[in-house]
Formats: sequence, structure tokens, C-alpha cells
Amino acid sequence: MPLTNNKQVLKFIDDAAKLVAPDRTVWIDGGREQLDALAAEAVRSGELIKLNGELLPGCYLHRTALNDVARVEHRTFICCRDEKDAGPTNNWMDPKAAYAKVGEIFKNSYNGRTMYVVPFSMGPVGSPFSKAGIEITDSIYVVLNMHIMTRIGKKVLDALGDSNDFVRGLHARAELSEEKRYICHFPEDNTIWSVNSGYGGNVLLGKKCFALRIASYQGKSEGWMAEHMLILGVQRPDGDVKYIAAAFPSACGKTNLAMLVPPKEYADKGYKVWCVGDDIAWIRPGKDGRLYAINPENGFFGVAPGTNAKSNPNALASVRKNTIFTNVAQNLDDNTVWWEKLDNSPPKNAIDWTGAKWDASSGKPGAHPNSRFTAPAANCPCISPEFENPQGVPLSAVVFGGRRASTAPLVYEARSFRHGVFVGAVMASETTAAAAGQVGVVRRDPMAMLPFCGYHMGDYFRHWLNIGKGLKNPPKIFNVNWFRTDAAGNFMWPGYGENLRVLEWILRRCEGGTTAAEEGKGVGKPCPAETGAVDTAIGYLPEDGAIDAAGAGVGAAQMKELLNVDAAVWREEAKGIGEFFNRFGNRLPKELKEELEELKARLG
Ligand code: OXD
Ligand code: MN
Repeated sequence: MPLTNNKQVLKFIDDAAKLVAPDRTVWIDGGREQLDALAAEAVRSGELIKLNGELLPGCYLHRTALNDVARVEHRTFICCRDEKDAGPTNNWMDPKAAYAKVGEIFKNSYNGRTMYVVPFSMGPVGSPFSKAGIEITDSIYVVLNMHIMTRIGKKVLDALGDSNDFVRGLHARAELSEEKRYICHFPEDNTIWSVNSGYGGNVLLGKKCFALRIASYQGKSEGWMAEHMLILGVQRPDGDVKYIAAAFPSACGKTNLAMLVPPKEYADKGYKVWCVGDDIAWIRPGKDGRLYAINPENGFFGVAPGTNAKSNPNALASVRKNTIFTNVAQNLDDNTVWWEKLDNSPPKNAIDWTGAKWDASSGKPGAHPNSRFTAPAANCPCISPEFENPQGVPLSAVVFGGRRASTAPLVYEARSFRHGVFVGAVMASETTAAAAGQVGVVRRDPMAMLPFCGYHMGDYFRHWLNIGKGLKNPPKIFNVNWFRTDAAGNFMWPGYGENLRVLEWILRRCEGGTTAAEEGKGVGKPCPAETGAVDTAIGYLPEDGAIDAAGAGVGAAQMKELLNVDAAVWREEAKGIGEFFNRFGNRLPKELKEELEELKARLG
């Protein structure tokens, strides 16, 4: 039975059913009974494995096809009418051609299968930030993951009423063929088509496809921003909480930072960090001229390997119940799960992510490097009390970051919002051994949005600048680099909880206003000396002793090294930035060209 009378919704379901020809249609109402019955059915069919009900209550394991373990950027398309609007960083297909080509693959692909209709909301139902979507899928794994990652069910349709403002998502596992795998976005039609994959990032359509690619396009026309950012709140000893949104490319510890545990001396003083989100932020200007952010998701789709009691105890606590694990190893002795770097005692009697008998001494990993957990946000011990706030949280700071062995100092502050947009636009990270290809190659990833921006990135930079112009109280913008190494290649900053020392400096800077140097530009008020920054060619850096590093075991000499800005290295960097900017042609805002020229002039 349809759960709504909304004519556009019914037409969308009808059209889809004609195309994929399912045996039957099931509307997902969001109730426990229906979800439990689906989980039981998936266990019977082998799609899910039920894990130890005492140690991991409500938890399941799923193994994807061996050829289907990650997002597929080379098969991800932005299908807008004018190729130029997709920009140089996206794959493009003409919408008509895409509907025809991918439609052929969808045709009758649900024969013998059930069509599940999942109404979902990105953001708390009823929040002015929130947007509705409907995902049609032939996979119970998708239904159950959507239940964890988003708010689903009838309440979403009730809130939608007869509005046409919903995203239409169609997914089919089809034959899981790599050659016929397409992840297509039609931003002008609020539509997403995903076929021949069962991997989360390609098929949980609320996440990257809607909440970033489609939403970034919606935000451009509606005056808000969809960003690949975590959101956290730092509670100071006086009880005041300040919020930071931060963008990092993958493999830079985003989920770990979002759930940071303060070092003991900070915790003893009364510091606490609250997680609002670990991956995506939807951001809007508020009436008071500040930016407000919500996390549109309702769960965490985190990378399992490397998650352990030191790197992220809060994530570990989050995956103890009602969690779906994908492509991790299964410990047959107690029917629990294991992944690399969880601890030093891999199970003796286990099955690896491929489903084969596994012995750690084989040297092969038990869990796929991109194996995941899908866990409800409510499980997280440090989930923010503001998590469900329909108005979002006010941002004091925006942080960009990457993995740079040299070049970028531990932290610096942009000279203005406009300079901050430049800092985000030139963000870069060095490739690691975890990914195929050369190690240590600098890859530019503006605002960590390169694979996720649903339109031309030159226009995206312009949108950032426009949003900034309208703000009376813009957040300050910073860049961090936790990954600087010494001559022997060792990390110089301990990272993890110690990163709070850097966040604390960032927040003090946000209290101090801007620097005297900026007064001439009419931005902000003079920066009191006690906030502790020095003016350098690349931005404001912490002055000696402004970051409490000794408690983290980092001496003055090492700190000096961590904060060193080498003008010769930065002159090279500026060349690379210039080449990168050339890709955007005349859609690159002139303000960013000017920022580059000003940087070069300051470097001498
Ligand atoms: C993710 C990603 O899964 O950025 O969050 O790839
Ligand atoms: Mn991400």
C-alpha cells in the first residue's frame, strides 16, 4: 500500500516500476517490526550474517562482491544539459544520453526481485535545513543501512505533504558488473541513478550522491552550502561550547577528529568534545550573520581498519550494537568481527572479507582496507546534545586540512574570509601507501570536495565567496596539518586527542577578532596581543608558546619546526597552485587569482 497520496511521488514510483519491473513493491514505513522481518529475510538469504547477540546485539556482517568495494569515481557522472556546467573536475554525460544508456541497464533488472521504496530525510524531519528523498532499491542491505544513516519512513512523507521538493533515487544491484556500473547524478532533475553496485558509497544514495553532489547544486541556487565536513563542539571549562566545521580528504582522520577524546589534563580541567557529524555538513547563513550547520546524516559510515581504543574509543563504543559491518573479518570462535589495527590479537579461527578461511600469519589482510561500519549516531558516547537541533549549531571556525610531509605548518589562520576561501581552494594532500599509485604525490582537493561537487568548481568557489560577502559575523578560517614529518620520516605531531591543543588556539583566535593588519580592509576588530599570533606570508601563525605543546611531549625546538614556513618551498607551492587554477579557465573568480598574486608578493 502506498504510504502517501503525493502525486509526484506516486508517479516517480510508477515510472520506476515500469522500467525495472519488480515482482512486488514494499513501502518502508520505518517501523521496527518491518525492519526486523527484513533483517531476518536477509539472514536467510545469506545477504547478512547475524553476529553474536550478546557481545554485538543487533549487529550484522555483510560481504560485498569482490569487485565492488569502494566508490567508483571514474564511473560517477554529473549529467547536466551543458557540459561546461559540470566543470573540468567531473565526468559528464548528456542527461538524455544517460537516461537512455543507463535506462537500458535498469530495464527489467528487478525481475524476480522486490522493489523497496525508502522515504528518507536528510536532516531532522521538519528542520528548515532538511530535504526529503526517496530511494528505490532491490537490496535489503541498502534498506537497513539507510535506516541507520538517515531518518526513514512514513513521517518523512507526512512532512513532505504534496510538495515536489524531493530527490528521486533509483538503485539496482543488477549483475554487479563493473563494466556496466554507473553512478549518475541529474542535478537539474533532482535525480540519482545508481546501477550494478552494492557498495555503500555508491548505493546509500542519501550520502555522497544526495547530501553532497545534488545538495551542493541545490545550495548554489538556494543560498546555502553542502560540504564534506565534520562538525564538532568544544566545551570549555566554563561550560561554553564553540563549534568548528572541518574538511579533510580521505585518510586524514576525519572521524577520529570528530570524536576526539581530550588529553587527561584537559579533561580534568573540564574540556569536552561533542560530535555533531563526522562527514557532511549543510551550512546556512543565520539571521545574526553567522553560519549555522547541521549534520544531515543520522549515523556513521566509518572505515573500520585503524579504528581502535587509542585512535577512536568513541567510534569503538558506537559499533557495539545495532551496527552493520561490511567486509571486515569474522571471528568464528565467538561470532564477532575483527579488522587490522583493532588490537594485536587477530582471531585464530576466522573468515576474511572475501569469505575465505583466514589466518593472520598469511600476511593477507583479514578486513578489506576500505571495510566499514554503519552505526547509529545515537550510539556515540560523545554525540552532541545539539545533534537534533533543527536550527543547527553556529560555527566559530572552519578548518581545512590535508596530509603534507612538509610545506604546510601545523596550523595557520587565513587573513580574511576571502583568503580562507583561497586556502580551501588550494587544499592538497599527499597520496599514501594505502592507495594504489605513487606515494607522496600532491593531489589538490579543494575543500575536500573534488569527488563530490555537483557542478563547476569555479562556480563553487564563487558561491563560497558570495556566501562570505553576506555574513556580518563570518567564521574564521584555518588550515591544519597533523602529518608533518622530520628528516627521518617520523610524524612530528602526536595527533589524536592532542589535536585539541590546536583547536584551543583556533578558538582563542576566534574570540580575538581579526588582526590590526585587516582593519584597513574594514574587516573585524583588532586582535588583542594575548591571542598570540604572528603575521607571516601565508597567514597568521601561533606565536611562541601560544599552543600548549609541552603537555603533548613536543618541545620548543620541535614546535618551531612544526610551525616553520619555508618561503622557497612555498614559492614552488604557489607555482603548483597557479597551474591548478588554470584548469578552471574564466570561471575561476578573480578574487582567487588576486589572492594568489598577493601570496606571491608576500613570499617575495
Ligand atoms: C567517505 C569518503 O566514505 O569520503 O566518507 O569516501
Ligand atoms: Mn567522506
